[in-house]
Amino acid sequence: MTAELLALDRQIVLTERDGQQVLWHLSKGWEAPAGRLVAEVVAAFAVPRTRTSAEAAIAARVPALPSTAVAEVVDELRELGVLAPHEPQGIRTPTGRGGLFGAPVLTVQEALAGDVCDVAVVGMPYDVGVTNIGGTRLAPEFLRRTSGAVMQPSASAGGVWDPVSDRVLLEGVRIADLGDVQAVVFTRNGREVDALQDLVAALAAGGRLPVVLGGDHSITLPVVRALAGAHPRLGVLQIDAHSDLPETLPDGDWREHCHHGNFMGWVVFDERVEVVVRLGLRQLEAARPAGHPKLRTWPGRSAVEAGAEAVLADLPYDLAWHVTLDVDALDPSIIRSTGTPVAGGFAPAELATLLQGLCRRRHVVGIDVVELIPSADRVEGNIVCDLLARVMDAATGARGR
Ligand SMILES: [Mn+2]
Repeated sequence: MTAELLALDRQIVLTERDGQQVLWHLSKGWEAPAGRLVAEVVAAFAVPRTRTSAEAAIAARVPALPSTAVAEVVDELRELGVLAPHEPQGIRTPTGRGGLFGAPVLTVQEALAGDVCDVAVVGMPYDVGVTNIGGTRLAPEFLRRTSGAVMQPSASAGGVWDPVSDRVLLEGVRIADLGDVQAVVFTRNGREVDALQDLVAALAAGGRLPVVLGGDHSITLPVVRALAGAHPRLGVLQIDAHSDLPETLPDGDWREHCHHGNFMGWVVFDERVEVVVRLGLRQLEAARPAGHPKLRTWPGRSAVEAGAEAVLADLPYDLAWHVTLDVDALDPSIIRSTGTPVAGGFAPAELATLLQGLCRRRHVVGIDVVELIPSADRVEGNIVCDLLARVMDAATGARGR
């Protein structure tokens, strides 16, 4: 099962004793010498990743190592318990209600093994992709904490009745929360970003709808790459005050250059992405940017004014769609706590109506929500969670009903 995520036992570290590399178990105290090969494998699994991804990373670092030797060491370390299937830490909320919208917290293995969930929530507490202020790393936990006030679908039947539409939202849709991609210290465009990509790829391959809680907006790049691997004809629906495009395209090595203000350059230039539809763009720019044939743009509030029916004409129905929701698309009088607010955005209810109209009519295969910086005020969490619940309902319409 190549999609399985493996990780180094959290109690084991790779360190040096008298010039020798050793594995050291923090609580049990044992030490074992580690040769070059073992050290490479252990380092590769310091963040959860698939065997295929680790083997490719090692091959890129040390081309001389035969892949069969690497595979043997992975097997041995797995047998010894040094490497184990990745179990994200359970999410504990102050109310003890579990994950997003009170969803059960499952391990990745549990979520993928049986027919137990339709939607898989993943947190990416990552904000080293910002160009200004941090804080979006705290959003996954904040959204989980504030989501309970919006909706607590019952575990048995699922769904909540919506007085606005007189419908049961998310009826029969089983949501699971897999916790967060974790790292002691996140590095920009580092291995944790690969881990997110691997995880989303595994969920997409398993037919689950991934809902990723960012994080800054650069986390959308690995999400799109994972979805593009599973769905050869992908469209991206970007709801954002900014284009997040670099001035010139493409912009060199993504690991070195990619951040939350330019990641869309790599999305647009990914040949597996056919169309990128942008709603809400209104950031003033030094000059009119060069266009690109993939881009279709509804700037400012024009998409709301035109309505879903008109916007749908720009979303080819035969593509699989990823919906990336930057909360700065909402007006800054409503969402104040985001890195780069711009006046003139959407109101929550009108954006919800628009996105419901779009997502119900298209095949949505991924959702992410990014750029929220938690503040002491829970209101912004409630607003974003309400919008997310309605988008998730629209996206899962075909599954649940
Ligand atoms: Mn953005």
